[in-house]
Amino acid sequence: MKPLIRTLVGLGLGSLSLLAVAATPLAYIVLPANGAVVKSPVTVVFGLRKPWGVAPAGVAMEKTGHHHLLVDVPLPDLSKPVPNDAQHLHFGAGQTETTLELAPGKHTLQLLLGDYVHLPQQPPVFSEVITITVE
Ligand SMILES: [Cu+2]
Repeated sequence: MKPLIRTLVGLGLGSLSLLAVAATPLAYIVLPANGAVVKSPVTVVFGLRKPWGVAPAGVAMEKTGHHHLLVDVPLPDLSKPVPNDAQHLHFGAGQTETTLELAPGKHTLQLLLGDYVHLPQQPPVFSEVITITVE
């Protein structure tokens, strides 16, 4: 019994759970699927894993934030508030889905959570980039 317990302690349950968190993005795009071929307007559904939850902009609560959808752009400077323009869409009312008008062709989408003043969390919470094709 004792050697087994030592092995488990040696592995460090803390680092195991950190690995699990790192491997699973806390934010994710539910729809459309990565690689999907879709028609405009495109409905995009946002997902967020526990312990994180959605709160409107202006509401300062731990482990909460609002979604930003990045359209055809890489992650912005994560030390600054998320830009506010046509490629950095804010969902400050706490929305968890939207409908986008997109031109035909390939587009990338990525979610980035921001806090009550639109700053990315530390460490940041963002989804994988998905690529879709609009017919
Ligand atoms: Cu924002």
